Amino acid sequence: MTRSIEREDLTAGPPPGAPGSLEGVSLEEVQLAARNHGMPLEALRYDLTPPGLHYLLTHFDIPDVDAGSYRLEVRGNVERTLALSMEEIRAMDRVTLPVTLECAGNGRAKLSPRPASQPWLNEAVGTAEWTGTPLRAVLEQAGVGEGAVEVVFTGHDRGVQSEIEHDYERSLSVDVALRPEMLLADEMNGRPLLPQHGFPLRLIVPGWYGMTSVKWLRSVTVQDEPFLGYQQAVAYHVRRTEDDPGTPVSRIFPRALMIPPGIPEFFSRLRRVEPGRVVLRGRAWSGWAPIVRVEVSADGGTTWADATVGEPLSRYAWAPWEFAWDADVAGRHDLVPRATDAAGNVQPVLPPWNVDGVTNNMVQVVAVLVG
Ligand SMILES: Nc1nc2c(c(=O)[nH]1)N[C@H]1C(S)=C(S)[C@@H](COP(=O)(O)O)O[C@H]1N2
Ligand SMILES: [Mo]
Repeated sequence: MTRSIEREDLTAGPPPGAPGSLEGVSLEEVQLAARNHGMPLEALRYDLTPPGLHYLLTHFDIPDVDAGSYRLEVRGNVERTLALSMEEIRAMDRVTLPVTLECAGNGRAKLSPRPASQPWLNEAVGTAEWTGTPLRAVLEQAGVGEGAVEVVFTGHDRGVQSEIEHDYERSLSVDVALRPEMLLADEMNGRPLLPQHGFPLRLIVPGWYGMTSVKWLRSVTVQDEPFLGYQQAVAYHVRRTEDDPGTPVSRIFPRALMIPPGIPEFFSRLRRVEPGRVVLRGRAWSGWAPIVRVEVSADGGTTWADATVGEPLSRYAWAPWEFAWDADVAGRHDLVPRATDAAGNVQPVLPPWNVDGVTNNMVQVVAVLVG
């Protein structure tokens, strides 16, 4: 199921290529942006993002977790409470799955007015090969009790947001938690997790926005009631007004991004391209259904033509696409890719505005100067 019709009503804001918001960027936003870096878009060229180029989002501080004394607690409504060491976890079934992660706030900085939070443009994405134990194997070892409705994932990190002090925690319904693709990952691209990506163990929820993939996992708690923690019940909702309870964010809406062609101007990032045929390349993904179409406009979204879409490394990884563009006319051109998935979700040309600035999958606009 998709929410595309609901999302239409949320659409508001400037057309692609229009000048960005003129509101000032605060030092707090700069601080967040420096801590939580994005993936430079030229890294779209790799099937698997080298770990140092993968985007990063950490709400509080990166905790220092000792792998030797580490125990994953599995508790709540279970037949057996567990406290698993990394050795015990690594001795269970092992699975490797390429997964594209994207932050729900990707695109936030292009909203006007801009919600004050991590100011992502388009770059809060990356794809890694995650290796670990299926979550289901651990839940089956513990034995999910009758009447259980949700599974809560608690991180080792703690902080204050909206004046509420809390551990970073998110939940999934028991049905979703038992899906076979859910992973407790201890390796990223064949190496132990880096500290910033959740060492020694994190959850990976393929197809969902990144907030669900809890890093530095401390415990897994099976509950008989819905979890009402801050990051679940308050944050990560699509809300039209402050009072709107909104709808929770879950799966990733489609997005296509292009490797910016040619060479950049240092400050504006405006691209310079030699006249002639330019092969534009990029990636496209959706957490709802496979990508079935990528179109490219070379005139800021007025006319569109189909790109060629290749095979992704897995159902949960981005698909490559390419498009031959004849850059014959000197001057400025706004290049725009647009993705469609098999569930009928199409990227909007106008930004879907909401209070938290989440799920803005409006199209990317790459300004290029030919000649
Ligand atoms: N424990 C914990 N897990 C977390 C977060 C966090 O702040 N603490 N941030 C979440 C968010 S919002 C995102 S987008 C992803 C980012 O994963 P990455 O930093 O490995 O790219 O981690 C998620 N898991
Ligand atoms: Mo995020």
